[in-house]
Amino acid sequence: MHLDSKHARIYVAGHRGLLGSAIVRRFTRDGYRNLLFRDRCALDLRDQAAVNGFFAEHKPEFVILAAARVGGILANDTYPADFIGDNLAIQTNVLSAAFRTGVKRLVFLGSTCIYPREAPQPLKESYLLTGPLEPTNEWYAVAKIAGVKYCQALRRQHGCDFVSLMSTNLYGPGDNFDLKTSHVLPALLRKVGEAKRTGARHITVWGTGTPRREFLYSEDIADACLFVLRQPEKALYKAAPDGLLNVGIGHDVTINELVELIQGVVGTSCTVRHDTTKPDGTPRKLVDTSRIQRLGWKAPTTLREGIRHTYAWMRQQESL
Ligand code: GFB
Repeated sequence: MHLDSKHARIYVAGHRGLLGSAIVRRFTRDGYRNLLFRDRCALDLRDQAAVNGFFAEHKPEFVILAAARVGGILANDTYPADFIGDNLAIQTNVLSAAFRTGVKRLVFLGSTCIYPREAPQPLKESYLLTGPLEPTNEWYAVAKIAGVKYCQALRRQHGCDFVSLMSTNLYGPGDNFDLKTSHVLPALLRKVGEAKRTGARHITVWGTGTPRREFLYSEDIADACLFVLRQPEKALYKAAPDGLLNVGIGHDVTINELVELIQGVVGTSCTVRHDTTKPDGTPRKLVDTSRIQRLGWKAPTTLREGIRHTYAWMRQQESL
């Protein structure tokens, strides 16, 4: 059942993260006053009893499941048990509690790394489970695939209106800028920003710089979540019969091109040294967004604009 009231009780799981915080800002701006969220210390989503208790007490009508253990290529590769274990626990607990308490619609957030490493580009939703995964993030991907399948199974067996959005690499205000665990865009923004400040002549970029990535601004995926929650059921499942929708900006860049773009925004120029002891990961993961476009949604923010906003946010943080 779609979202049609500003008074609806909407639970945002993961409201402190890059995506969840953007969702809270977006929904608040749009006049949704009945948002529910809990800090991790108040509600550990890996704790099944606690999650069941929360849903029984607050009975959310709509849920956005943006809580997840996430990180960049090295974090994924270094902590496989955390990435598969925490994500399986979080999503299983939230999805089963949402089913049992009769949530009207749930949006489950995942990532385009669920698709096979060598799949044709752009990646269509139908390519799911047609080939082997990228090894650096297969643990996270397997957990997310299980989440997509659990949503599909709940819909098939119990008629739950649970839909999955698979987004490309996200970035934006509130991102993780830690150089060991972050994704590439915040890492490079920090490295280039620091080079400008200190006058350093070069920055180190992991891998060969040739992999291609598609980047989506966090405020745009928040906009897509609201858009999907508002879609009438008939239209939504006509566009996505399996309840799976890709969300992206529609074009990708190489890591080397991203460095150039960031240098342009920051206003500095330094040489690049490639650290090829670090992994490249998947060569490309551009998504086919025709399903969500057919419903009428398109990413509003260009990559350059998004980087500009994120850099402005980063400069306001004392620790960065
Ligand atoms: O964003 P990222 O960490 O993850 O890395 P993935 C993207 C590419 O940027 C890789 C290169 O080719 C990296 O080698 N890169 C260059 C860097 N310099 C850096 C740097 O300083 N830091 C980082 N982190 N990368 C993740 C998955 O894959 O994407 C997750 O591991 C998830 O599961 C997420 O799907 C969206 O795009 O390779």
